[in-house]
Amino acid sequence: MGQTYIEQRTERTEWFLKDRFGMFIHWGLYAIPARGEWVRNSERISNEDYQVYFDEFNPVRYDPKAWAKTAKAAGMKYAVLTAKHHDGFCLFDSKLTDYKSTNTKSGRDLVREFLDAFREEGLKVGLYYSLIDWHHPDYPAYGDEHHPMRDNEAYKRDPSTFGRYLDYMHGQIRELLTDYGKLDIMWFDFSYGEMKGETWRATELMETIRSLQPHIVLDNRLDASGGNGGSIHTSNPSFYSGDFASPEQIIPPSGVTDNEGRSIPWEACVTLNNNWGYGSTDKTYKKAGTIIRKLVECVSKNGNLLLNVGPDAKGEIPLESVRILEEVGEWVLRNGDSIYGCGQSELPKPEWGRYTRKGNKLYAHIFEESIGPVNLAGLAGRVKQARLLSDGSELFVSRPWNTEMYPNDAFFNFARPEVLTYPLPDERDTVVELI
Ligand code: H79
Repeated sequence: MGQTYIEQRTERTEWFLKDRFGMFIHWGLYAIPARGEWVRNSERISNEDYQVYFDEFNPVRYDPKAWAKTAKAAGMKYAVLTAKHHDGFCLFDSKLTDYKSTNTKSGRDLVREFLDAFREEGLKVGLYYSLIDWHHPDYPAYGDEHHPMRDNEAYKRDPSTFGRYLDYMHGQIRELLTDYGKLDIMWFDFSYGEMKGETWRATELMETIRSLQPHIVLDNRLDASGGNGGSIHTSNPSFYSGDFASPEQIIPPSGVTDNEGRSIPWEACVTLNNNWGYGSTDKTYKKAGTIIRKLVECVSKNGNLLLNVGPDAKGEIPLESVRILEEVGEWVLRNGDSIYGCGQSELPKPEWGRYTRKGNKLYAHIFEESIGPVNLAGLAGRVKQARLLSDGSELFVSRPWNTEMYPNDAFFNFARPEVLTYPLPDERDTVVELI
């Protein structure tokens, strides 16, 4: 008996859902203007004016081994690099274009070096590939709000030549899946308006992808919504609906479920400041504590977190980002058992924080300072032991003396029950393992 699409998806995404935490890397020519990866669009920059950046691109401090060490020390288990973003610049040695890193002063195949370095650190690897292309002459431009040349009549395209772009796009994806070894993730971005589904020749593309690398985990941005077959949100998804939903800059309030209420794989992609690509003046970095809570929130809703860094024009991850990731890593190193392989518990969100769960273990993530024993609403008689996850030390679970007031609840103390102080033992959020 053949497997259903959902059964195949469950198999393909098993490692992905266990790993939970990955690094997104947005890097390309736009690191030079350093005003984000949409700069060509938002400032309506022509091919000629953007060419300046191609001519000078030379990231002499690109050291993907250092990136991989940063990711690994942060507790990240996989990474996704922009092989091509919307500006069309390829970070790999494609035979189908001259617009690639190997033709810049740098002369390097940045994708290959990334893959080698991250694999070496034992991380899973993925590539982002933009469906949109602002450089290719056959990509529709005039009148498309997503294109930098949208106001320029000289960029009126003949719709009959769009197929040449699709041949190029399919060809490049084939190159990436053929010449670069085993890839774990392919991350397409994005569909809009009529530019979705079969407009990308999605069925044919999926047949190519699945025949070359059947195990690969795919996002949902070829967009099967309203196409033939269902989107990823239906209980009968189409062949090209993808393996996971990809909420951007948001964590869905109740996770992501299909129209029959079953959890479907999802991954929130989130920036560390307000830009995906490097922003030299953007200092709006989130705190490490915020990132830790958001990671916990994703896992508590059966989701992943793909956290972005935007390396600069020299090839370095901004120091601010590195520092945040180091802090996150210190926490994850001690508390990773409550993240990896974990998911949603059947309990409602507790008032003091969040629960994650793995088998018969419940992890209590305590975000709020406590003035007394921490309540375990509804868990009376169900918790055998409690341990501080970071150091394994014993905590005391008790039933309140007034069981009439709390008929269903248990409590735990950070100190012996007779000691009436209950400080949180750590500056960072405390995780308690309940068995
Ligand atoms: O690669 C990153 C982004 O560049 C890309 N997806 C992530 C992973 C992305 N950015 N925006 N979008 C996808 C959605 C498009 C939003 C738009 Fe707009 C609203 C395009 C036009 C109007 C934002 C605002 C961009 C230009 C103006």
